[in-house]
Amino acid sequence: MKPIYVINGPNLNRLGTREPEIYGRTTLAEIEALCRDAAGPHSVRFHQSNAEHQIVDWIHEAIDEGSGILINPAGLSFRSIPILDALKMFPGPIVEFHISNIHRREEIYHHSLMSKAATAVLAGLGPRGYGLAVTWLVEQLDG
Ligand code: DHK
Repeated sequence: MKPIYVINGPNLNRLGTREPEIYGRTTLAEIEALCRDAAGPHSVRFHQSNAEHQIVDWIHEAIDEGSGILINPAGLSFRSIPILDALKMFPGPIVEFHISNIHRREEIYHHSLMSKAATAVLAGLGPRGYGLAVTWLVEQLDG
């Protein structure tokens, strides 16, 4: 089976201490464990980068080697056409994920470019939502 890609964008490496009133206190390592548990027999390639080009490169890798994508582009959600263009090439299911409900936050966070390429969008479920998103992807992949 091809792996599920979980791709995280800028500043998410700081989860646990980053604005806990918004993002909670769950660390990225704990989120990775949530994703791997939810994936069951599916393998997971779990990544985080603060660099747009690295995220684009992982999406290209997923186009060739992956089954599904769960992506939290973080701040790049609102500005990155390169990431949007890469996601448009991905043939499988894509979940766009935000820990917080971006629609209840400042205006700058209200319009994600990524939603044009996403199969589904999740926002506001908190860190636990990563596991729910992977569960949904597994259901899509296993039919
Ligand atoms: C994470 C970020 O880093 C912000 O830039 C987004 C998103 C929200 C999240 O809720 O996971 O606006």
